[in-house]
Amino acid sequence: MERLQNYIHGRYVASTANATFDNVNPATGEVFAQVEPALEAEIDAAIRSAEDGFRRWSALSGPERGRVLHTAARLLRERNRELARLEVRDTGKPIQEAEAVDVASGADCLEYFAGVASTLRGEQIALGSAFVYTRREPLGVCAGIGAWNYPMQIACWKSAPALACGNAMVFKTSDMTPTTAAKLAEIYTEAGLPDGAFNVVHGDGRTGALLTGDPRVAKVSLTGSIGTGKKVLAAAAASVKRVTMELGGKSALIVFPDADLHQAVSAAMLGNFYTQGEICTNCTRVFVHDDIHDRFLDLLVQRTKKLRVGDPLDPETQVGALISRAHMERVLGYIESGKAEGARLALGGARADAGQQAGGNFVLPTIFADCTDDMTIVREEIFGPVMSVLRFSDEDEAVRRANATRFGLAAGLFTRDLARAHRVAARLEAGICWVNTYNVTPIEMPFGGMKESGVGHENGQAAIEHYTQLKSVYVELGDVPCPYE
Ligand code: TXE
Repeated sequence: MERLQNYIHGRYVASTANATFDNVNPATGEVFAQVEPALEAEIDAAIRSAEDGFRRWSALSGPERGRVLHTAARLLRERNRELARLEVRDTGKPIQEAEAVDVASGADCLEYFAGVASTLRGEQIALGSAFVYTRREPLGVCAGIGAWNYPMQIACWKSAPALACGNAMVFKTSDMTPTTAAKLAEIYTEAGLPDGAFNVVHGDGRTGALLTGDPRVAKVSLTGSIGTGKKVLAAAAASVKRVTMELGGKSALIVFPDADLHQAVSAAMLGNFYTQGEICTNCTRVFVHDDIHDRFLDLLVQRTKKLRVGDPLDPETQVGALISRAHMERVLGYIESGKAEGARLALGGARADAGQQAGGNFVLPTIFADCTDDMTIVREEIFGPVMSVLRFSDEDEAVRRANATRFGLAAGLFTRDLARAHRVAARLEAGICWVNTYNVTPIEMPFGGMKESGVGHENGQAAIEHYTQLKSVYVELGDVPCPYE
């Protein structure tokens, strides 16, 4: 049985906790590792380690920091296959996805912020008798708190901008997917990152709360649910921490009559069944214009029927296992509510018999039609392979209904009419809007939600704002303008 420890000051350390927790393979139900949680002693050690790492790491120049991040990105890419398999065992997602996206996206992020590290700058303000300029300075010790759907990617999306800007980080893994963030820590150490600049701790919300409540932590970056986001915001208030949060979503995809149907169906499938539907930006509410609704639904059902559900280590598998038995039951519960509330089940709607994977958490890709806005499956985030298809008759109606939610993470639309595309994108209340595609997230593009879906952004130049603080310096070149004798 493997044993996973916390990674503090450049090495694995034993926890003082006298208990461990299970790491379970979602595809088989097998417990394959025991994980040592970080309690008060470990969190204190991790923060002290980060304070020490910060002193040394922030003393380096931007180009010096950039070189370490570039090396780490190369090492990540070299270990892609190994790390992708570890990600599959933790998350249950198909190996074809993990090899194509998870580690690669993380490496892209490290490379992008390696370049950013040497571009941090302030400005000089011409003010006559004074020399005034601004400086961008690091915040100090930052806490990253990860969700379980993209463990390596999330660890990279949080650590790379933090480190590029000269900060140190204590990163808490989701208790359901602890493996790969520690591998990232190993890679940072191998790349030359000073000990303490990036630490990895394991545990559940209690461990997370120890970080968000500690006054030595200057900033928290959370990826998780809206409920947790509200707890983190409250905890951060006590010491006025900076907070950025990537939270849940219930995003809309609007398919106009002039859309390319095949492309729109591709987007709807990617935005509901990729990673078994466990992606926060997913377009789980698909609004289809009356004129094309039946043709769209027929094509969608035809193509979704072909999706291969099963062993995530099989390169042919396209839909893997949900993260846990409890989460699978939760998703199946939503499916039953859709049936009970009158939605028409067009496909799926049950647990998948994945043969030899009987102990796994497999749910069939599910499509509900004739949905109405008041249905539970249309209002609430399911975080599984469940799509709700709704009809609309005109643009204003579609925009109004798409916006009628407390969420505001993402949105999508399909049309060949450029004026309509930009007009509707401007009206949708979402932090990200995809036009004629979906769920494409280049590191150069800021990623973040509106309304209750989040605070701030990850990636792009926007991330620099969240990992630096601005100082104005005013140098008087003349006399002090003093009215006193
Ligand atoms: O979230 P949880 P999960 C959202 C997704 C779904 C949820 C599923 O929409 O709602 O996350 O992920 C820690 N103080 N996103 O179940 O339970 C917890 O240990 C400090 C959106 O992981 O909220 C875990 O590490 N930390 C996202 C993390 O918070 C606390 C993409 C999230 O846990 C805590 C992926 C506390 N009081 C999932 N309580 C996006 N927007 O990109 C829990 N945690």
